[in-house]
Amino acid sequence: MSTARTDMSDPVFQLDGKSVWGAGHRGMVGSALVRRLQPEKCTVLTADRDDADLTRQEEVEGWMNASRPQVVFLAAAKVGGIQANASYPAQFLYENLMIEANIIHAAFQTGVEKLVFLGSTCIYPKRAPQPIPEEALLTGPLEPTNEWYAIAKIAGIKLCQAYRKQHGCDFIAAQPTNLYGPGDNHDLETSHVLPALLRKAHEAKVSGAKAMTVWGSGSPLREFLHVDDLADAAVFLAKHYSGDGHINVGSGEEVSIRELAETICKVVGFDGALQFDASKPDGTPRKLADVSKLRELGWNEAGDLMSGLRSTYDGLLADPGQMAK
Ligand code: GFB
Repeated sequence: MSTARTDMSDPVFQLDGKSVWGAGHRGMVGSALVRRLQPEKCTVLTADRDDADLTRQEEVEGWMNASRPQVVFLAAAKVGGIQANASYPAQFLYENLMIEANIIHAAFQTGVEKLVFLGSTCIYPKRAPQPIPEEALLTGPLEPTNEWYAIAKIAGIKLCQAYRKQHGCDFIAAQPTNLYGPGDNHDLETSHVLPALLRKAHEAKVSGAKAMTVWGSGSPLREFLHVDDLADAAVFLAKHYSGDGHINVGSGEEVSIRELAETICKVVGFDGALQFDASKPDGTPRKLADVSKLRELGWNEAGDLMSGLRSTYDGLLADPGQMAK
């Protein structure tokens, strides 16, 4: 996904010559960050589960003391769609709190020069003004289906602010909208909507089914950003932003779930009917991120949803095993 942008702001940080840890490199976001860092003149570090269990503080401290990354992109997290969040609240809250606390504290202890913490726009109140400005954080009740993950991610933002305030750490927080792209989870129970619908439409087409199921009413609105654009924005922010306010990252465009399903069916070539399963939750009605702060810094993602869907589906056709994981 190429990203055209004009960097109006001068760099505040250089990656050249630095050792950079992409924490969570096997996930969709982490692998996109490792891809995006390839052209940078830096050394990319990764840690497998055998190297360190990121929920264990002593293992994180041991690995960071030994590896001494100078920059950290914190993409490691326990993630999932609306049903996974509602089904496993303890896991979503506990694991994300432990991962971020361990890595952010160890980054302070080992003198990491720059850390980029990746959260999510689900941190905002269910009824936040739309588009949602960063200032809406903590101004109202959260969406119940993902409040556990949201609280963990809010804590991550606060950890970055606290270590900046008390210790002068240059730790920043980026809050991406719903992401999709290569390396996504396609499990129909735990995935997000976009990869789930791509798989359902593909399987319905291949099997000759007359219809495919879409959860909820189809009326909620969602914003989507290709993960390669997020990775580019995260690297841009590392170079061009240093502040205690978190920064939204999104495409600025939203679609209804029904429109998304119809568009996915066109891309896949499935012409059957959509059946809406009202027993499944809609979740928050809208969560369109206000991305004016990011644009003022000089970043504009070049990808649009249709081209992102086509490239993502082409990738799945080239490696259908991705949908069976
Ligand atoms: O992507 P999704 O699971 O999570 O669901 P959220 C978005 C909308 O798509 C909901 C509908 O209204 C779902 O009912 N939907 C329709 C489906 N068909 C499907 C389907 O087959 N699978 C899924 N999963 N949804 C997530 C948070 O909220 O947003 C995460 O739970 C994270 O923690 C993520 O923050 C960015 O967009 O509602």
